[in-house]
Amino acid sequence: MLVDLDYFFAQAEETRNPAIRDKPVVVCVYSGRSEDSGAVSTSNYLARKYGVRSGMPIFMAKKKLENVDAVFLPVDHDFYDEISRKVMDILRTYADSFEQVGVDEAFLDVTQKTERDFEKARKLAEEIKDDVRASLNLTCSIGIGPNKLIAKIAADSQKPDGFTVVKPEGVQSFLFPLPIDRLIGVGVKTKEKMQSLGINTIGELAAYDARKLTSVFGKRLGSYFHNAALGLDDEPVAEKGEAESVSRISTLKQDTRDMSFILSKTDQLCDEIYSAIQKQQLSFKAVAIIAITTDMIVHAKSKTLENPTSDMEIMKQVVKELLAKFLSETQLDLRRIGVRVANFSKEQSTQKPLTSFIEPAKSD
Ligand code: TTP
Ligand code: MG
Repeated sequence: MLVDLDYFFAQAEETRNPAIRDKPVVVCVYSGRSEDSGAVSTSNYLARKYGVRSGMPIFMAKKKLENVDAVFLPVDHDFYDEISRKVMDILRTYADSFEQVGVDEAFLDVTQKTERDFEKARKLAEEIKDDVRASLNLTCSIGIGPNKLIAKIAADSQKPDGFTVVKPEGVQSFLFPLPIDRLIGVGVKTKEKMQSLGINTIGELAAYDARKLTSVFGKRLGSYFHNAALGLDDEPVAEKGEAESVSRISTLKQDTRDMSFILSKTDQLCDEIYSAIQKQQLSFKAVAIIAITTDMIVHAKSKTLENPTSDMEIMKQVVKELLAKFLSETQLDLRRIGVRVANFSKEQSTQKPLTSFIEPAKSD
C-alpha cells in the first residue's frame, strides 16, 4: 500500500492551530525579495477550491483569495519533519517492509501480514487511518494494489481522506480509462509526445505497438511505459540508505503508568523484534521507545549504544532505562507503547569497532 498524507504542510499547520481549520490555509516559500514574492508550497483543500495550487506565485494565490478570510503561513520544515517522523514511526510498525518516499509518503509491503488477502489489507488500512488520526490528528489517503505502481496511482485517485483498493483482477479496468499522465513518469513533455502518437489513455498506451514505443522513447523507457500501462511492476518495497530500523508497537490492555505492566508488553515487543533481526543476522546500535500518552501525543526516546550488539537482554535493559526516564518526565498514563531498534550492521561483531573509541555513547 501507499500512504500519502493529505495537504501535508497545511494540515500540519492546522494541527498546531485548529482555529484555522475552516479557513483556506496557504503555506508559502517566501523568497524575501519583496513582501509577496515566492511560491505556494501547498494549501488545504478549501484553498484549492478557490484555485490555489502548489508552485503558484504567492501574489496569484492572494488574488484568488481576495476578500476571503484566508491564512498565509511561511514553511516551517523543522515542524513538518518532526511530524513526518512520528507518522513514519507509526506506519513502519504495520509493514513487513517499509519504504519512505518523500516527507509525507511511504510504501508498506503488507503481503505477509495480510496473507495476500485484499480484504485483510483493507482492514489493516482502516486501522492505519484510525491510528494516524487518533495519534496525530492527521488524515491520509491510502492506495492498495498488487504492486507499488498500482498502489501509488490508487492513492492518487481519491483524496483527501481517500481509500482505493485495486485487486489484481481489477488492474486493467482501473488503469485503462485513466489519462496517460496519471502513469508515474509521464510528465508534460512525454504526455505531448504520446498525444501526438494518438495515445491519450493508459489503455491506448497498453495497446500501442511495443516496438514502435521503444523506437520513440528508447529501449529502457519504452519498455517501462509498455509494462506500466499493463499494470506490471515488480520493484520491491525496500528502505533506502542507513535509516533502516525494525519496530513494533502495541496498544496496552489499559491506560497505565505501571512500570512492570508496561515492561511485560515491551519485553514481548523486544522478543518479536529480536526474532525479526536475528533472521537477518543484524546487530543494532540504537534503541528507542515510542510512547503514546492518553492525550494522544507521540513521544520518542532513544539511546545510541557504544557498540553494536545483537543481545536481546541489552535491548530490554535499554528499553527499561528509557521507559523509567520517560515516566519520570510525564504525569500521564500511557495508551500505547512501541520499541524500535536501528543503526544496523551486518556482522555479529564482538570486536570493538574503531569508532567506539572516538564516539562517546549519547542519549537523546
Ligand atoms: P504532496 O503529497 O504532493 O502534496 P500535499 O500533501 O500537500 O497534498 P495531497 O493532499 O495532494 O497529497 O506533497 C507533500 C508536501 O510537499 C506538501 O505538503 C508540500 C510539499 N510540496 C511543495 O513544497 N511544493 C510542491 O510543488 C509540492 C507538490 C509539494
Ligand atoms: Mg500528500
